[in-house]
Amino acid sequence: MQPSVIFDLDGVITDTAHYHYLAWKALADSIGAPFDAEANEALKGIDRMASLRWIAARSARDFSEAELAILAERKNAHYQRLIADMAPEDAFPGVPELLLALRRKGCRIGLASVSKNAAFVLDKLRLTELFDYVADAASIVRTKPDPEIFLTVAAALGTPPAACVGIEDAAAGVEAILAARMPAIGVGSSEILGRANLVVAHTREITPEMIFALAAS
Ligand code: B16
Ligand code: MG
Repeated sequence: MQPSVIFDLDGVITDTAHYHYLAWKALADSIGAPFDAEANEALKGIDRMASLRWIAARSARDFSEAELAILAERKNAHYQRLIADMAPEDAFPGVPELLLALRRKGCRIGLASVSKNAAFVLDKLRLTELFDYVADAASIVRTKPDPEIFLTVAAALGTPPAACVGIEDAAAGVEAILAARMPAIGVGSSEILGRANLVVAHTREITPEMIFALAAS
């Protein structure tokens, strides 16, 4: 049985992690909450409301649930303006080629993004057809580092977790993959993603052979 491969979206398939950062930074500035690249790193892979609560807790003000809902909507509207004009060339280099190579070798491919905008972004990149299953972020109860989203995608692909390989750019995402008892490939810095079984600097460095070796180990 070929392994199934479960990709994160933001920061693995395309650079939307940067757009999330810009939108969170503007929101944090507007409520006087400190926010920098290090804070952003802690929020990668964390869903919208949990991220907002993390930022709001660092503001001097208290916010009601109704105010938090308005702030979340404001951040999302900003993020959606930033991704509105995304196009196929915004996929990271090598991503379509890797997806096609994996499909040719008989792997099933899933997407495990907690972003409610994930399907829109995949569509803009014209990559939707290359995925056998895309997690519905709205139906995921527990955000990464909980393994729920990776286990949900593995079940939908009909693959036991041990025969899946997960690919993530966030520390919380790597923890979610490991908690699902799958081998993890980290994309980014090994200082941040050191718990992954393998770390590469860029998605384009990943080959089907690396994935098969990890699945067999
Ligand atoms: P949305 P991933 C996550 O996506 C992002 O890493 C995180 O920064 C973002 O806040 C979260 O999705 C929610 O996104 O507001 O669009 O629903 O990394 O799991 O692909
Ligand atoms: Mg990510």
